[in-house]
Amino acid sequence: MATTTHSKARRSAAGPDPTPDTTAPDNATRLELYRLQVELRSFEKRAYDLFLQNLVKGTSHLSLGQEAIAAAFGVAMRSDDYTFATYRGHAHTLARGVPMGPVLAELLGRANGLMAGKGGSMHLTSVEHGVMGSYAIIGAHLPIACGAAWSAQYRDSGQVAVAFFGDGTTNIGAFHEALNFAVIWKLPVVFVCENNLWMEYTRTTTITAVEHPAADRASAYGLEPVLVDGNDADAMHHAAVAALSRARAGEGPSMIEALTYRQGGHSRADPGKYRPQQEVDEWLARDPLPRYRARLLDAGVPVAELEAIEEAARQAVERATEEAKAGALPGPELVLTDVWADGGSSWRN
Ligand SMILES: Cc1ncc(C[n+]2csc(CCOP(=O)(O)OP(=O)(O)O)c2C)c(N)n1
Repeated sequence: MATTTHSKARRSAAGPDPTPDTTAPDNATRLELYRLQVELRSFEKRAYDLFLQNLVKGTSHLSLGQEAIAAAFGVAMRSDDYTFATYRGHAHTLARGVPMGPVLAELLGRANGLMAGKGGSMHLTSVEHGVMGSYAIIGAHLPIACGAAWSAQYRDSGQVAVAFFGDGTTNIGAFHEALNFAVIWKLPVVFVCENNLWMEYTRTTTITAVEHPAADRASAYGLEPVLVDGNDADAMHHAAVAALSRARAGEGPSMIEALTYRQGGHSRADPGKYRPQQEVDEWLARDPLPRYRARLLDAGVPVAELEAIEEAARQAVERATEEAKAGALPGPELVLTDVWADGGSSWRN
């Protein structure tokens, strides 16, 4: 599986037909892609351990198995671009350079958390890193990403807004409204559907008219179908660079459907038992991390270089855990601030 780009797109009766991607990123980019994937994986494994110790407050949704997508965009995006994530947004937040410590502390509900412990896993935001929020209402952020893109277009700033969402989200009205608006206004926005096959406990194909919920609908909005192996960091990086360049060149939006799989359940303690074991096993065999590691070794990267990246990620997670656990619980002075938009009744008229 590889990338269908705008120029290479072609269709078959069964939907978009991926065309082999022959362009690989340079070595420095590949090492960066590997570093980010390892960090995201190590962070979320630790988050899961802390959840099992009952230290994570509120719910959380892991994207173990989907790291190549966030990593590819993290590497390809400009530092002033905008990210709009869902409740499954740890990876997208970290991939923009938000430090692990405050993110982990936020999951633990501590005062040193990214949102002072008041947002939790589902509301990670860091405006200074371009992370314009994680949204729990599915599809809600797509029109908001259009707003950010419209602002960038108006200011001629060259920034691009990227919105990540799941396959189930493509059946929400906001998805279609955002796409239509983005195309009509030629907005610099990239829609990234992470098709992990499941929306909560329902297989998306059982409630969706087409096989590829984003790519098969692209033509309805005048867009080329872009179907990518979301477990292949090189293919994802290629697709990300193409879509970002297109947006920056004033050519308007793109929609990417990245085929992937969440290795765990939907949220918290969900064991995901509604999924056939054979399906889980097949996707575990396509785990993006060992696959990418093997590719780098094949390309001649010394194993010691990869081990150093892995050890650095392990140490970073240890430091983040200590930092998060050392945080106090937010007191009344924090709990009662930034939770109400000042302005009272004036907002209503
Ligand atoms: C408008 C709305 N309806 C229903 C829900 C409940 N809900 C939370 S997650 C989810 C499934 C979303 O699936 P998908 O878009 O495929 O994303 P994934 O969780 O797989 O990343 C649903 C229906 C919600 N949060 N918002």
